[in-house]
Parts: sequence; structure tokens; C-alpha cells
Amino acid sequence: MDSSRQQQAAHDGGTGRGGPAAADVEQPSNERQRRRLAAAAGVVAVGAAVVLGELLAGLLSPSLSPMTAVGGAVIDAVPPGVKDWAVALFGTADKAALLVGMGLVIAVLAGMAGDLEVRRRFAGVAIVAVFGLVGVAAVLTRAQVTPAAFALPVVTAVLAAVLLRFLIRRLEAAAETGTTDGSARRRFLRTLAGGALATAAGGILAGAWRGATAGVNDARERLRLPGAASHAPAIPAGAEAGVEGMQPLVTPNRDFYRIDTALSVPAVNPDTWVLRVTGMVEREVELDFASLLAKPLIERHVTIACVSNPVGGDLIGNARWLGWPVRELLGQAGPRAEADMVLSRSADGWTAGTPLEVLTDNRDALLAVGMNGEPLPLEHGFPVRLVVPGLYGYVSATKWVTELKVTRFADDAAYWTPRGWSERGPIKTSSRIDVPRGGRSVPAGTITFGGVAWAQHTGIGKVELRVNRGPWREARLAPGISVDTWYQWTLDVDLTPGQYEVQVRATDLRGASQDEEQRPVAPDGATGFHTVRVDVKS
Ligand SMILES: Nc1nc2c(c(=O)[nH]1)N[C@H]1C(S)=C(S)[C@@H](COP(=O)(O)O)O[C@H]1N2
Ligand SMILES: [Mo]
Repeated sequence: MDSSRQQQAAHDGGTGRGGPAAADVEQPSNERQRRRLAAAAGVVAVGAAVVLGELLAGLLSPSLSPMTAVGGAVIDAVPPGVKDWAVALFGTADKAALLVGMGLVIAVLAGMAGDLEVRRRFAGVAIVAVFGLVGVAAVLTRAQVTPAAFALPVVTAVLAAVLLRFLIRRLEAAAETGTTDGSARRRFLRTLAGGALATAAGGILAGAWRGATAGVNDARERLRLPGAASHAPAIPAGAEAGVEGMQPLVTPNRDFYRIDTALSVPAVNPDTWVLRVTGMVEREVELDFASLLAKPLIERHVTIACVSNPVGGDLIGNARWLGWPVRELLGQAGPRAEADMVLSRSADGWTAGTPLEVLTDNRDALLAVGMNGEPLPLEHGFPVRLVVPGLYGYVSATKWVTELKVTRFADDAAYWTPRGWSERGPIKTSSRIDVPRGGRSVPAGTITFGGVAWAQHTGIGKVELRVNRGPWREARLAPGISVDTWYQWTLDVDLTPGQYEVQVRATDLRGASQDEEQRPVAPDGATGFHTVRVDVKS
């Protein structure tokens, strides 16, 4: 009897919990410990997922992460009195205090989720799902909504749920074998500790990273752009066709396509930003952000496009850009006569090669600081980018620009040139059918077709449509904002039930029609007529 008690105590790892009443006492205390460990598992699972979500946000959505979205929503939701009290209490650390507070609330709820999950499968997962929904709802309240910003709370919640299930399963496995064999339990504890350490390390990394981006986001939010010395020409009446389903004539920033090689969006501080003009110049010139803002800025609508835009694609957008003509800056430096190219370089080392003459002629190539009345969004090149009417982005539209090297095509190659893309990249005249959407069925009768056409720096003269390769019919062409922007067009066509193939063709103001031959995007831009199939129902 005595010796068996000894053995029992030994099995308990010498905790001295043996004895006659061991069986009665052990059950509830084991249960309590199991729930405590489950709560810890919840904290680690949710913590790891949140940290991963924040790191992913650093890569994919620098201006809006799940945590900053929820924090922003909280700031907007609290009454002004509370806000004043928080500022008075924490001063400039009010945002940090908010994040710490959010972390504590999340940790408590995550602990509850773990505790619930071990008692009832998927009860904790349900709490995690609510976290995800709260995140999505918070993103909805923010101004800069991007698809990535939307997806990240969902990704975070799914990750948290998977990690939670994984840890709880380990804990259950440990509990099943726990009284006779400590190895499963040790494995669980090791996993938990490892997870906690990785989460802490990731959290520090995410915090530092976010700190850098947050500083630039703050600088962007504080920034008040000066007014333009020369305003954008007014948008003519009727330029916006007003047909449902067509895209707006001026693309809102949040809908503007984004293309770049930046794995994480560069956080460029405007206070330390400088642009250097180097290379084949009479004198090198340096420009800082304050000096740039003090110049007489001009505002222009310009439609920029990506060379990778397939026929009918949406890698094209039209914005009102505020900036200083590049030719003014180049004029100060004095390019030498032999130079024929400007190699512009971004903060992250990407380069574009632009013909010197395009940057110095009267087309108002801009060192842009503003996009549709706001400072450039981080994703679109904050604080300064190039916008060059008439050229594809890959040879002109350098975001986060920090250097203009005046050089020669013979001496320097830009980023995409050795990668199979043409040295020169003028935008090809093209057109797109936006309504009715291809593949849709529409009721028979009068069907309004509508879309856009562009021939940057020449202007659109005419847009035509043809049905089933019949004769071309001229569409109603809305007035353009300028020759550097896209134009909208519409055409009413009467169609009886049946299947139709509809094509569009644009002709520029010099009389040159877009190329009919179907060519891929490489090496210098796709060609061919945008073709949609329309199913007309009776
Ligand atoms: N720094 C940098 N700038 C860049 C790029 C890039 O990869 N890095 N891509 C260019 C390309 S290919 C295009 S089409 C335009 C797209 O600009 P947007 O993302 O503002 O629409 O940016 C250009 N500027
Ligand atoms: Mo591009």
C-alpha cells in the first residue's frame, strides 16, 4: 500500500499529489490545467496569425493592415471626449497605447477561444471567425480599401483557426497519454513555447517594419499639397458618357491598377527624399521635397497604361496628376548634346529609360506629387513619381523616383530591356468595349455599347464598331479631356436574338487606325481588336 503510493507520486513527477484522495483531486486540477494550457494555445495561435497577417500586410498592403484598420475604426468610433482623454493621458504615444490595448483585448479573447475550443470543438474557432469578420468590417470603414487589405483579415482568421485546431489537438493527445507518459505533453509544451517565441520575434519585426511605414503614412496624411499654378483643363461637358457599367472617366485612386516589382512597397520619407540629376549634364542638380513643392506646379489629366495590358484589359487608368514639368528640372541641369535618354531610378533600384526629347518637349512630363487631389498613395510612388504622357509605364512612370541620369540608349539599359521588352515603349492606340460585358446575355432590342479608346498624345478621332465582321459603324465619341487621356464612346445597336461577335476599332486624330493584327504584350504592347461575344435573348 505504502509502496504503491510512492509509485503514484513518482508518476506525478514528484509533485507530491499522491495519496488516498489522489483520484478525486486530480481530475478537477488536471482539467483546470488543461484549460489553462488551452487558453495559452489560443493566445499563441491568434498571436502568431496576427503577426503573420501584419507581415503580409507589410508586403501586400502597406497603407492598411488588419491591425491598423481595426485601430483606425476604433479611433473613428470613440467619442471625441474619450479621444481627448487618451491624447492627454498618452500624448503622442496614444496610437502605441491603442495598439497595446488592442493586443491585450485580443489576447484575452484568444485565451477564451482556446479554453472554449478544448471544451467544445469549433467553439473557439467560431470566436476566431468573428475576429476575421470584425477585421473585414473595419477595413470597410477605411478610405484606402484594396483587395489585399480586404483579404488579410480573412487570411489571418483562417490561419488562427488552423493553428488553434492544431495546438488543441496536440493538447488533447498529451492529455490522453498524459498520466502514463509525459512525452506528448512535453511535445505540446515545446510547440507552444516555440510558437510563442516565433510570434514574439515576428511581432518585433512587424512592429519595426510597420513603424517605418507608419511614419511615412503619417507624413503623407499631414502633407498639404500646394495648389496648382496651372490648373487641369476643365473636363468638357459630356466627356463622361454616363452609361451604367462603364468605368468612371477619372479613375479613383483606390481602383487604379498597380504594377511594380516592389515586393514590399518602399516607405520613402518625404523629409529626407532628394532627387539627383546626374550623368551627361552641365551641372548636377539636387532637389528636395520642400523645394519641389515650392515650384509652380501644374495639374494635368493623363491616362497611363501598362505594356502588359492585354487587348481589352484593365491595366490602364486615368488620373489628375499634380507636379512640376521634368523639363524645368532638366533645364537647370543642362543635358549635353550627345545625350538621348534619361535613366530614372527609384528608391528600390528599379529603372526606366525614357527618350530625353519626350521629357523636354511640350507634353508636360511631370515629376508628380499629387494624384486626384491627394498626395500620391504609397503604392503609386509617394512622395514623387514620373508621369509621362504617351509612354507605357515601364519606360517612363518611375515611382519613388530618386535619380534622373542623363545618358544614351547606347550606354545604359533600363530594368526591363534585358528581360525581353523593347527599349522604346510608346503606347499603342487601342480601344475597349466595357458594356455589355463580354459573354453576358442581354435582351433583344436596342443595346447600348460603350467603352474607352486612347491614342495618348495624338488624340482619338473616331471609334467604330462592327457586328459579326460586318461594316464598321461609327460610334458616338465623347469629347476627351485632352489628347493625353482616354475618351469614352457609345453606340446603340439594334440586335435580334442570336449570338454576336462585336469588335471595336479606334482611329487617332492623324487618321491612323489601331493595328488589327493580334500580337502578345511582349515585347512592346499587345495589338488587335477587342472582341466580345454577346448573347442576345428574346
Ligand atoms: N519604382 C518602380 N516604378 C515603376 C514600376 C516598378 O516596377 N518600380 N513599374 C512601372 C510600370 S511597368 C507601370 S505600368 C507603372 C504603373 O504605375 P501604377 O502602379 O501607379 O499604376 O509604374 C511604373 N513605375
Ligand atoms: Mo507596366
